[in-house]
Amino acid sequence: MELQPGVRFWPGFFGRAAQEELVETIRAVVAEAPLYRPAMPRTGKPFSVRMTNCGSLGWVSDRAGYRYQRDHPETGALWPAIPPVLLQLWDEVSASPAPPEACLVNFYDGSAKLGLHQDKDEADLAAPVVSVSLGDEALFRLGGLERSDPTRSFRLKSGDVLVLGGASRLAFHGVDRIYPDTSTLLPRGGRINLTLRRVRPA
Ligand code: MD5
Ligand code: FE
Repeated sequence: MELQPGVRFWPGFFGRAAQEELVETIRAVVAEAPLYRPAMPRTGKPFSVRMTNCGSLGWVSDRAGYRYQRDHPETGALWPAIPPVLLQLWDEVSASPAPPEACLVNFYDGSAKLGLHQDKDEADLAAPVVSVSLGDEALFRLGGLERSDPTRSFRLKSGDVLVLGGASRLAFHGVDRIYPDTSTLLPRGGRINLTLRRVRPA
């Protein structure tokens, strides 16, 4: 369904078995590229969300700013490859001829949140951002192209896929809260969000 121009939402895109396979796939990524806690530009204030990446480029944040880079900021290793199941998802839903270069992995514990922001560190804004939610439910807020535009809130559940492109590629959005114990997918609870992104013009 189209929530607003350029925003397509597939509740329950992945069933339970596919979600479990995705979790195993992400476990392998995290084993190679550990979750770390990014810091805000300038202030160095730590994010409540922990992050890692797979792909040829990964999104990072530290005092120097936001950017995409080839290596993990703490281990210095190249990011692991994007797993085939996620490349296949991109082919199915993105309508983009070029593959994603980055998959940002966000991990939320029960008290983590992500303030209202735009995803604009990508030089290629023609391609959409494809998001997969796993684990506990989140209260997601979606606005318009100006920070002051009205926003709508809805819950993202485990297995949901959201595609943000077109007129909404630069829409403000954020995660206001996690609802602990709303999923049994992750044995220790929490929420994983995967975002597949095209970074450089194809
Ligand atoms: C999350 N992640 O649930 C959120 C939502 C991020 C991020 O926002 O930057 O890692 S992913 C949904 C999303 C991505 C890009 C654009 C828009 C929504 N949008 O325009 O609404 O961890
Ligand atoms: Fe975002």
